[in-house]
Amino acid sequence: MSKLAGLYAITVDGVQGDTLYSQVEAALSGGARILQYRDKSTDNQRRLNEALQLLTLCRQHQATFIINDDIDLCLQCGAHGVHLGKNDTHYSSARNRLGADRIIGVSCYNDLQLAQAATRDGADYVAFGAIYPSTTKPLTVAAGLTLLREAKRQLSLPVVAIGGITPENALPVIQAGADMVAMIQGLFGQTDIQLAARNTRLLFENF
Ligand code: TZP
Ligand code: MG
Repeated sequence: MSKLAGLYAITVDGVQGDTLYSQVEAALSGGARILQYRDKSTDNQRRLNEALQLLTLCRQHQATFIINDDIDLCLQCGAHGVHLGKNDTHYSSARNRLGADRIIGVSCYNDLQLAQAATRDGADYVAFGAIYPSTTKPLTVAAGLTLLREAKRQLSLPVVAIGGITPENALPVIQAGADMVAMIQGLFGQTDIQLAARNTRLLFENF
């Protein structure tokens, strides 16, 4: 399986330290293939310590480690790449700072033109959502399975689906062509995180 495929776990903003590490360890041992560190605080020392620890966990599981938005943190900790939203650092400035080899993923919401532009710019993957209503980000735009199918038809880049996805509702998303399914609450909000990750991994393996 390529590096940009499978379960894409995104950390819960506000979960820190040992709780964060044990949640992430469970997700990775269940089979998450990509981890995004999404901490929107400004406590840079803690963020660097946590990112270094999460990178170590990702290396142990041969998983890809992505930082939400923060180019400096990506360079400081040696993460594999960054994920950029529309209010984040612009793609070209991120690429200039990170170089050709780092992964840059771009949020495209429900906008295929944004994804075409990201493809031309040289992004490594694009993300669409919210596929289902999301309690984590309730006010975001909706992007359903029809859009996802159209995105796969038009685009050559790996596609992430995000928003309200759980192990129970992920199969239609994978069938619509998502290369990666991103989960926050559907994974880290579960009592058994490892089992949730394993069940999602099995959906990909059996597809
Ligand atoms: N972008 C669109 S929905 C979303 C983001 C960051 C939140 C996803 O969280 P959850 O808990 O998996 O719905
Ligand atoms: Mg962001």
